[in-house]
Amino acid sequence: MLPFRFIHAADLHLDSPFAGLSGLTDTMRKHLQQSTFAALNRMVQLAVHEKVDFVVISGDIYDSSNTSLRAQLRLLEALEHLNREHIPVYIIHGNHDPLDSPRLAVTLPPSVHVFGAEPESVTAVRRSDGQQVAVLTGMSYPTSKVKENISLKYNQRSAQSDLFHIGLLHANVDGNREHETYAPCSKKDLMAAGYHYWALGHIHSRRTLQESPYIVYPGNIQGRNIRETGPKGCYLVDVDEAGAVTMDFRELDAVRWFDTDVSIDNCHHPEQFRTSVERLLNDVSESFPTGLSMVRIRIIGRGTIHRELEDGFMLEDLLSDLRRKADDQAETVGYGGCVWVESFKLASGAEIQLDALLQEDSFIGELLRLAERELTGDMGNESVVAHALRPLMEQAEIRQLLQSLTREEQRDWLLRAMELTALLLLDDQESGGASA
Ligand SMILES: [Mn+2]
Repeated sequence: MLPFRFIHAADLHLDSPFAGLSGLTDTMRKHLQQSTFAALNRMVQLAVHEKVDFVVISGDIYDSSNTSLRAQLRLLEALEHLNREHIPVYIIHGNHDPLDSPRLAVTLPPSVHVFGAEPESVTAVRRSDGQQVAVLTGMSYPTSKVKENISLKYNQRSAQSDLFHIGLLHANVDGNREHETYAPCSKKDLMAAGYHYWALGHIHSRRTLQESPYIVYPGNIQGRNIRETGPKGCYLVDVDEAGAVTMDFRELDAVRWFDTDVSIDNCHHPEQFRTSVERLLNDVSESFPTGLSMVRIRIIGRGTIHRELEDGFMLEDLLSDLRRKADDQAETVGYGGCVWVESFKLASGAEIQLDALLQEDSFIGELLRLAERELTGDMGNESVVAHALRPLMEQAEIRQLLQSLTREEQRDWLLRAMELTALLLLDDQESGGASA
């Protein structure tokens, strides 16, 4: 084999709308909405700088089948740039941007190959001398809902060929439950084709399912929400004379998501809490000095400060103050190292001995044990929560809201209710109120 180098990227989700975020200033919203394009431009720069022989993009180039004109033009711009640098690009479309999506009929540069609705193979060459180095096989989703195992349609590697074989596939391999099961297939199916490298797309978190052959999800190039945390980018892949693969992850994201905890254990004053939060934001900023960080702060632990946090006013004030500072910083010195608090999630408790109360032979003890059983989910039809919610479920809107809650959100609500009830009952006891 001849050595060569390529970029494997997937799930660009260009022009992702970043909807559903409350409290953003106009500058922040604009910056977020530009981030998928910024990541794309960084990928182009990387390709040029690292002198790759070609780029592979494994589906979901666009965020929505109702592709925005802006997304198409920005992609075209990027592809034209790569064309001028004589870097070919191989593209498949996925469930977010299938072939039947209405799109502007733009003429793509000659160096771009978009795979059709049936698997086909093309040969890629090394830019330095035009020597053939790899066979690329891929197919695009004809429609958004591809439910069958399309990997079985991919040709076997021809025994005579000594070229490196790459498969471009947008699929859910081995049934990842966090993503929809489009084009379900197994590692076994992929290995059977005899390829050297499966360039996958669809799962947004980066993972190498296997080496030899390589079965790789590079993840998306730009995180889009709080569930897509951590560095995002692409793989720079080197193949040597022996066909050995070296993968180098390169960050491309302009905005990065963080889901973090701050503990209120031993925290008694608002200033103390504020300092802990600021220290946390500082750490985040230092870990991502080149871009904007979006941070969710989950407040955990037990401390006397919890009562003030429960009131809400202190957190609201702190949130608006931190956001104002972030906005100022962005406008004056730029987005590098800037940190925006996406939200606070209150998961802390008052300074009560929950473990002791749980053992207690009292009304509070009984109530907490009941809540615990609800939390562990072994109540079945006996569920007190389900029973209590029944009248509310008759209201269509409330029913919809409640049914849309994730298991985690349900748990959070129940935990909060449990903490609040314990607190109120204990206060009642202390002030000598009627005991139940
Ligand atoms: Mn995707």
